[in-house]
Amino acid sequence: MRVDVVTIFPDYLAALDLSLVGKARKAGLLDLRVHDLRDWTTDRHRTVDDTPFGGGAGMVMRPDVWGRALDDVLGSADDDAPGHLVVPTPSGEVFTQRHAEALAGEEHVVVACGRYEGIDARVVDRARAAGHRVSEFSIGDYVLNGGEVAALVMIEAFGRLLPGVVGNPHSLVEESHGAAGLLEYPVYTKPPAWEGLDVPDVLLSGHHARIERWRRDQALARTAARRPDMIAALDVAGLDKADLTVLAEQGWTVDSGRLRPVAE
Ligand code: JD8
Repeated sequence: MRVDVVTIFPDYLAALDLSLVGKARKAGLLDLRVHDLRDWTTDRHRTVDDTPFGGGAGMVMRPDVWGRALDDVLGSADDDAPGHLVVPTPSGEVFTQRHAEALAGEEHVVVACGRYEGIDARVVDRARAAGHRVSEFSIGDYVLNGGEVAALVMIEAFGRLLPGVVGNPHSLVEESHGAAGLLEYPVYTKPPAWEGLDVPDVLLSGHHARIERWRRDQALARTAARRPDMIAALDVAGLDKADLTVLAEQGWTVDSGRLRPVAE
């Protein structure tokens, strides 16, 4: 998979030299290229921004500079592997594990990192008009100063799903936001007793069926407490009697095939 990142702060992406993504790059599983947007400026001040039409605070990133950069990096839409343009923006669709799974299936992703008040809107319009798939994503309901941190988040999220990146692909299955649609259960390791706090006995029992049931109960209870929206989205057909018992204890009931909070 090829990933290009265009930014005025290339050093921000240095974190992707580390850890699993770093290893994936060295192993050739991920061809990640970071570009400085200023390489596509034409003036001696390497200007990338200008004042906003319609007035207002701050500066806007120029379309002409971004246009030249994306023409070079994104390539043309009728290439054999046309790039999928990803633009981090606080006004984007909220990025989820589903989006990460979809992007992990791409051959070529280009991430355009904005700064200032954002990128002139015609840059995305022109890429779409040229036939490129364009996704504008937000990583959450808070405001950052630019797109680089979001780029790090998204590239790690889909990069770790590439075959061979995560050592034991099985560990991808049981994760939060995975296929089960639940948050993860709590995890423990040695020592069995620490600061007067003991590891739950069931985990020391070696009784795999009981351990699996305990972990499922914990994941259900945790999800009900922290993410009721995820419980409401669960497919009832995928729940067994024990699941429904735990959810009932957490205030949920099945009503016309859907999970609903028991009316107060
Ligand atoms: C891209 C410029 C800063 C945003 C004026 C502060 C994503 N979840 C998210 N929060 N913020 C961003 C984000 C912020 C960005 C850019 C993404 C480019 N800014 C701007 C508008 C208000 N400044 C983000 N993904």
